Parts: sequence; C-alpha cells; structure tokens
Amino acid sequence: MRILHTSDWHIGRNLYGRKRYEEFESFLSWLSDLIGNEHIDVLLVAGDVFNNTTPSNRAQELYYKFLNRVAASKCRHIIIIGGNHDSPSFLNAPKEVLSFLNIHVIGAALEDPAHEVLVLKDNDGKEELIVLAVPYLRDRDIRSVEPGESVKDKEDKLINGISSHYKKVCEIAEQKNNGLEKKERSEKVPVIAMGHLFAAGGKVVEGDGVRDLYIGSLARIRADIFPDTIDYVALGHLHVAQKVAGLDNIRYSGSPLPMGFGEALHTKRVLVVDFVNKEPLESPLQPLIEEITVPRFSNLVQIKGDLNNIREGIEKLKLKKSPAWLEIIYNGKEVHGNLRNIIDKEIEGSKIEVLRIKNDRITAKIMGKGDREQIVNGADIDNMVDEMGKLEVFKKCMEAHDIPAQQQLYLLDTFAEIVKDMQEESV
Ligand SMILES: [Mn+2]
Repeated sequence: MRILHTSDWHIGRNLYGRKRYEEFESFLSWLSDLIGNEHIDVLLVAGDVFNNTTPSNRAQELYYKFLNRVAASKCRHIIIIGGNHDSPSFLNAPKEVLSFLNIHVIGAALEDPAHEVLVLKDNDGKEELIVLAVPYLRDRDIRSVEPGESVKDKEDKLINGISSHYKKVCEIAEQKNNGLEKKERSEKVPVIAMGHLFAAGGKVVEGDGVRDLYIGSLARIRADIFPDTIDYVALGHLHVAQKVAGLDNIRYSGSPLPMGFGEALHTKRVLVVDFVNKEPLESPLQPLIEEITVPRFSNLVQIKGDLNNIREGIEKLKLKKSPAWLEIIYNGKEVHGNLRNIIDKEIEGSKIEVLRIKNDRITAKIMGKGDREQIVNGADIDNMVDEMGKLEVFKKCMEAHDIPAQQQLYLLDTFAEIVKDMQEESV
C-alpha cells in the first residue's frame, strides 16, 4: 500500500502582500498528477491546509478542485486534519458531504477520541490501514486553565494533555487492531499516527511563520509519546522536512512551497510511504520511505550584503533574464536612506520584482538605545513588526519603557500567549 504524506500547504498565504494563487494551483495540479502516477492509495494532509481561518473563495476553489480530482482517481482515501492555522469549523463544515467521497476530515479534537481512530478498508471491504487522525490540539481541547498558574504549569499541562490524548488514541487503535488480527489475516494492518505539533529538537527557519508562535514557550513534544505499535508518524507544523529524534518513521513532510525568503533555497518535498512487508503478524512493519522533490513554482531569491554584493546579485539575475521575486537585505557599513531608489534603478527594464528591502543599518539605528523615543512614541511600529517579528519588538518596547528585568520574562510569556490565542482563534 502506498501512502502520500504532505502538510502545511497554507493555501492563500501572501508574500509581502503578493498573492500566490498560481503557485498553489501549480502545486495542487502537480500533486494530483503525482498521486495518479505513483499509484497512491491513501493521501494524508497533516494540517494547515489554509493559511487563515477565513479562506478566500479562490483558495476554497483550489482546495475543492483538488479534492475532486483526487477523489475521482484510484486514491481510495484522503485524510485531512486541522492545523493551528485552520478554522476547525470551516474545515468540518463540508465533512458529511466529503465523507461520501472517502475524504475524512478531522478539524479539531473530538469529544470521543475513539472517533479519531479511522479503520480504512480496501476495495474488497477488507481493513487495510488504521489512521490516528489527531488534529492540532488547542489549549482548550486538553487542559483546564486555573487562576494563578505559572507559565511553567501551563506548559506542563499542555504537554501532559497532548501526551495523554495520544496515549488514549493509541490504546484505542491497539484494541481495534487486535480485534482485526483475530480474524484470519496473513498480514499486519499498518498503523499510522498523524499530528500537527512541535516535536522537541525540531528545526525552524526565520520567516517561515512558525517561529513567533513558540518563542518563550517550551511546549515541545517528545518523540516517545508515539509507542512502538505505530508504524509511521505523519507530522505537520514545522515547515522544514525532517525526521524526529533521528527516527526514520517519524517525519515532518514540511511545507511544499517556500513560505518565505528564508526557505528560498530549501528543497521542498512530499513523502511516499510504502508498506511492502508481507511478513507474519508479529514482526514490526518497516515502511519504505521515498522523498519526492516538489518542483519550484516560484523564483524567490534573497540577496544579502553591501551595495556591491547587491548590484552583482541583480546583474547576475538580469543576465539570466530571471523573473525573480527578490528580497534584499542590506548590511553594508554605509547608511543609505535611499536604498529603494538605488535598487529600483538597478532593476529597471528587467523582469525582477523586489518584494522586500530590509535595511539592517536603518533598523539597527531605530532599535539602538539612542533612538528610544521612536519606540516610546510608537513610531513606525508596524514597519518594525514586519522587520523583526512581534516578540522582538515587544521586548524592545519593554526595554525602552524601563520595565524591570524580572518582570520582562513574565510579560513576554503573557504576550506570547495572547499572540498564540489570536492565531488560534477560529470562527
Ligand atoms: Mn504551518
């Protein structure tokens, strides 16, 4: 049986205000072709289908068009779990209709965790796969907040809550699997767990949209919450494709499209998991895992350096007649207030578009102690948030307002929690 694992599509995500629907469309059409060509039986989407809780009509159209194509193919099952960016109620709304197409949607944790354990059947009605379709677990799903809890208490509760949720569904899956094995079977039915979470030791990159959510928080999940009875763990949330704790069968597929310039040079992939093992029941299953590279549907380029480096970089792109989307990070010694004009002249007559210019010299100046009035007066805060991220700006604001150091840590955690809640809010 062949399973395709992907996550974090973030359909509808912009890049510095630039819409990217063509890219999403190209990716989804490439993916549906791949599912056909690779003879995929089961598709797993591990959360963050959409970039926000109220996807545009165009984003929804792309999603349903894709589901329609795959449902009409030989792929027997599609399983979609909600991520932290998704609105559970939005994902769940068409659930009943989609179930007729063998598309299983679990937008949020269910009251009875047994319903997150899906037993999938093949064309002959024989059980072929058990999937623990555990969505992103929100604070409110798993822990009860009590007044006066410290940040550490809250994090411990969150981690314990997530662990015990997995423990419950794993036990249910095991019971169901044992039930199946009593029937006369020659092969073990593979068990796959899904999740949208931050595993301990996971890699993130700047500008991938994951970072802010967790700074100041240690809520990371250890790989040992997945017992040996699970043959493969399909994770979403981190955008860099990676194994967890060096284990071959616990993986993040990563986002298929670069979410920001920081990922421009990363190889993006989807994973094909193949259970070919025809051994007797007792032996653990060893899936074969193949990494399939996603073609680049956009041309994101980052140029970093002084004015000379930037000019050389642009010149190279011009020679190649590249239609690149460019991010420029200026970190030269001289201060150039008119960097935008200089660069606009450089790209004149080319197909290059400059999406962002980050002038490290100017940012450093604004953030320097000498210019603290600007922060105190709230000057240019929006721009600074863009450049540095919310938490970093909040830290600088606290410093500028002489908040005592011992209070800063607590306030930063509280601020991080509010940011997280705002991102989790769903309609
Ligand atoms: Mn994501």
